[in-house]
Amino acid sequence: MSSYPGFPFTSHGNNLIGNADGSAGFEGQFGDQFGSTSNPLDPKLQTDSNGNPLLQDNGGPTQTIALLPGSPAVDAGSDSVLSSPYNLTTDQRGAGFPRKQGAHVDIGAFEAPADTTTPTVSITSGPADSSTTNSSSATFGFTASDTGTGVQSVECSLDSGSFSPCDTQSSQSYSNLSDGQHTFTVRATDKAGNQGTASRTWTVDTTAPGPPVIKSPSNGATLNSSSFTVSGTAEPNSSVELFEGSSSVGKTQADSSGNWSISLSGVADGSHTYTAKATDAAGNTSSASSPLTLTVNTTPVDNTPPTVSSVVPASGATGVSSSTNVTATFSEAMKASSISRSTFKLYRAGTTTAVGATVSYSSTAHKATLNPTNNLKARTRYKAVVTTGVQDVAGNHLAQSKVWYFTTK
Ligand SMILES: [Ca+2]
Ligand SMILES: [Ca+2]
Ligand SMILES: [Ca+2]
Ligand SMILES: [Ca+2]
Repeated sequence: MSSYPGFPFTSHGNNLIGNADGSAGFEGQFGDQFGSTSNPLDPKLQTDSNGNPLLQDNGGPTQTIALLPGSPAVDAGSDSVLSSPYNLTTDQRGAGFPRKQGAHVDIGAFEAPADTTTPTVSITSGPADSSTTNSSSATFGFTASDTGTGVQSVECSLDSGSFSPCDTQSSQSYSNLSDGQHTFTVRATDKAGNQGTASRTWTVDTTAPGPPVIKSPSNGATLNSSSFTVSGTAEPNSSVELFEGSSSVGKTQADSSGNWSISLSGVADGSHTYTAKATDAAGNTSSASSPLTLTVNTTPVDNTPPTVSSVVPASGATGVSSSTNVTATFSEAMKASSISRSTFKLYRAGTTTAVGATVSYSSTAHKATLNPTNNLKARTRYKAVVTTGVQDVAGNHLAQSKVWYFTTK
């Protein structure tokens, strides 16, 4: 400062004035910074316990007042002092204390150490890294701090786009995001130009999978076991859930080819209808698959033909009473309707006309009885025939006709 006609002093620039209200002559000159009564400028000087600037030994032969990080004096001086005619190489403390540290010379006798630390940036909320969501909106919260000169600006970028100021110093929201992968980056820059970043990459998926396809068992199948496996295809890696009506009966994950299977056990005899739904990693659920209807019948299947286990009169018998009935006893229960005059017959040997008779069947004894209408002729040979028309309860026919002879007395 120096005297100036009409004013008490004028500026040579590079002053910090906490409150310039009511003064004149230096405001706005050559790098001056000044505050006001309502908005005083904090020079951020090292202070003593009373808050007064602290002149102390900060190194070198001369006591100085240290600048604190973020002081407006930092890098706010004129680099012209580095060259002729001043040629300053150190601050007022002398050797070991360069005049310029950081971007520019500081205002004052004390050159603050350069800020070489990058700001620390942390994303504290929002979609997690590598996560998948079915929301097309995202809001990230973050913090930024800096040791040294302090945070100058916080900027945000989506999907490698250019950085621009974030919504606030601690949050950023996006909406109408397209399906696919996105990357959010927040970048903090300190007053020395150091930059720190933090990023999150996540995937937006708002598209539901197509419904699964049930491939096995085939629709309409009858199963003879209460345990069986339902299998099919779905969107690869989706979660597949099988329902009977609205009740879940099993859940699994489709493999990377989309194949899945769910084993059921303890299924009651009767008709059952199943549908499957697929849910993707983002939580989108498909519509239901086409239904699978099947029947469970655990009653053992009879594939064995019946046999005639005994006959009366016995084969080759002689001296048989002419009032005899003829019976055939079967190895198992028979279908009563299959036992009649057309499947159980008696002939006089050598004739082809069956004798008149009634035929009945006892389901408890598994026995067919042929009762001739009239007494048989004496001393006559008869042929009895049970044809392959007779069937067991399951419908299996006698494998071959049973034929035997007897002779009356
Ligand atoms: Ca500096
Ligand atoms: Ca820093
Ligand atoms: Ca999807
Ligand atoms: Ca049988």
